[in-house]
Amino acid sequence: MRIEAKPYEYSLNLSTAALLIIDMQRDFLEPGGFGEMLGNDVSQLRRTIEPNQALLAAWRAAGGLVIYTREGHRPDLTDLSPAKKIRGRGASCIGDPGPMGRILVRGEAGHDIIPELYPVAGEPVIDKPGKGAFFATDLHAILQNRGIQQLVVTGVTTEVCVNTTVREANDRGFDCLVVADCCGSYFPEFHDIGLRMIAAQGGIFGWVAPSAAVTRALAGKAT
Ligand code: TIU
Repeated sequence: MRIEAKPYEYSLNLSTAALLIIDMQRDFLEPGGFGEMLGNDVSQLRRTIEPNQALLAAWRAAGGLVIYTREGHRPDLTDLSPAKKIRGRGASCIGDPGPMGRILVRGEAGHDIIPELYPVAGEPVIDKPGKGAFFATDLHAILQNRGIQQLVVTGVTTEVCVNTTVREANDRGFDCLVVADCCGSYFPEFHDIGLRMIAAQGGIFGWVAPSAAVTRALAGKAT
């Protein structure tokens, strides 16, 4: 499948590709969650929900593999580095009680994926302690075991967990297509620049395309 993208067309082979949906978690996206508690405008992230739903439906209908990630830590916080815990000097930090349970702790309500994009049986969920999805996870093994070579990447936030994961994936030999309107940042300018950083210099970290280009290709229409 040919997908019109930047910096040039992306050739998608669905049988060796996965849709990787990064950190679409309640604490980052929902009003009243940790993200909003920090003063962020969650509407900047919530605008990605509908395009992700449409892409996910098309991807599932085409029979593609879907993999999700969640950022968070063990309840005993043994996988939380002191550096990450104290970063930001906030009144509340990871592991403390938050509006939707303990902040970024696995098993808490706020840590889970938003209901609009909830995984179905058979779709792997990767729990990651860092920003990148490869660090201290079994994502690489799962991708290799499934014969995956291409990642179509969506989620939040564009400049943090999406960018970090795409850079990690690129260095591991995966071709990443980042879906522009399915990614979001609390800072619109970081979103724009984050996408430009990926596709610049001939696609230094990957490709960028709108979801409509991907769903058109999945529907069998040339883009
Ligand atoms: N998932 C992800 O991007 N985690 C963050 O902490 N992002 C911020 O932008 N803070």
